[in-house]
Amino acid sequence: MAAIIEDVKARKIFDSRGDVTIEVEIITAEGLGIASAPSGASKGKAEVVAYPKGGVEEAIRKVEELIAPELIGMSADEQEEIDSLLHELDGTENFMNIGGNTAYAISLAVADAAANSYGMPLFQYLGGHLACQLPYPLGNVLGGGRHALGKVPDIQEFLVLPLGAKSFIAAAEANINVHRRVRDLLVKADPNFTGGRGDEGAWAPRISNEMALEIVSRACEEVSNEIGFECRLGLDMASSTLWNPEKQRYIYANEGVERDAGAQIEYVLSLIEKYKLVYVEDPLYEDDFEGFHELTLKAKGCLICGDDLFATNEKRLKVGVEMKAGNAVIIKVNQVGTLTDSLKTIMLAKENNYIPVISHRSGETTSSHIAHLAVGFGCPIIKTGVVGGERLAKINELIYIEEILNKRARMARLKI
Ligand code: 2PG
Ligand code: MG
Repeated sequence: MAAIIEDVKARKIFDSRGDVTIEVEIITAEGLGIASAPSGASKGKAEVVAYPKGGVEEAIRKVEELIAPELIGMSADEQEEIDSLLHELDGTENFMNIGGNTAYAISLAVADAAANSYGMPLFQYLGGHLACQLPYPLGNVLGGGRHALGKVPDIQEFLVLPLGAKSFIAAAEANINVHRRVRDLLVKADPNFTGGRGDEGAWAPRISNEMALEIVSRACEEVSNEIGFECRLGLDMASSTLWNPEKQRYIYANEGVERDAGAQIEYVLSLIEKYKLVYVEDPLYEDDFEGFHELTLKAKGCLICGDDLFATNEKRLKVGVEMKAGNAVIIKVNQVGTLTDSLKTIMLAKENNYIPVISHRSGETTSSHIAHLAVGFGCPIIKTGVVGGERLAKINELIYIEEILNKRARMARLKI
């Protein structure tokens, strides 16, 4: 009885870009759950629709008039039933009627409320006693693309993965050290650098992709030598934002370079080799399963991760598995709407040796749920920013989870 839903509230709040978003509160007999939705700037075509026509206000109206009356009286631990009810009430393939972000906030607030009603941390409610592995933080230290303005690198994110870290807190600190070192190297390389940062807290300098790679790889090397374990470099190329379907080419506008599909694959392979990349996300545009297959086959010792390609969607990941396209998958719950849908994709990934990478979005709230999802659902990597309050909300929550787990805490097993 503790988790019986007694009330549901929805309100408009603001995200890290100052855009409006939805927050949902689920009140049970003995607990409370709150969740708010993030938003993307480089969204995939296959993602669900974030809001109904009429935006956040209309979403709130739908929660109050359509969804809340159905949820009241149900138990918050009926996650699957509630998630399928959300699909039913929406009645479309892509949450067009109630909004994917509405579904997201309800689905997570429900899980949060159930955990709270039973007096358990969310990760433990989701994953049970065996959920004791901490993820490696994949942190964005330099960026451009859609996450910044001006003549920034065309590649969206230059990332660090502190592979040799023995604890989560050591891993988080390593990323912060690299972020800081990147700043020092940028100041040396460009005296006019003003310390500008993009949407996720990564430095956004006016330099070329190549120069950015040189600087981040040097920062990783220097910090690795100082701290005694390896920090490796990764990229999110967000290639759907570079792809021009008319020209059938990737346009690196700031760099003034164009590449066809073949040249793009060669380029990515050359970067993997030259910079010992350990991770490349969306190296090709969102429908190029073939290209992903070819690259996965040729790239050695590097995760080839699909974000826009899979859109956290089980059906799209199935196509990937069949075609052997990629070996890692980004999990952003609001790309599909509910926890149950995301868990299906995570399970399919694990069964087929794809690494599930739980991820923030470029527009975030201070919600820390993805930290709990990483541990509860056993995702060995969490992609979130290195600095900035809304990014540290996730990092600091993982430090707290590591402390609660105490002697049982382990870093995830990650073979690349
Ligand atoms: C990405 C994300 C987060 P957005 O492309 O992986 O880094 O960006 O939320 O804008 O889709
Ligand atoms: Mg991405």
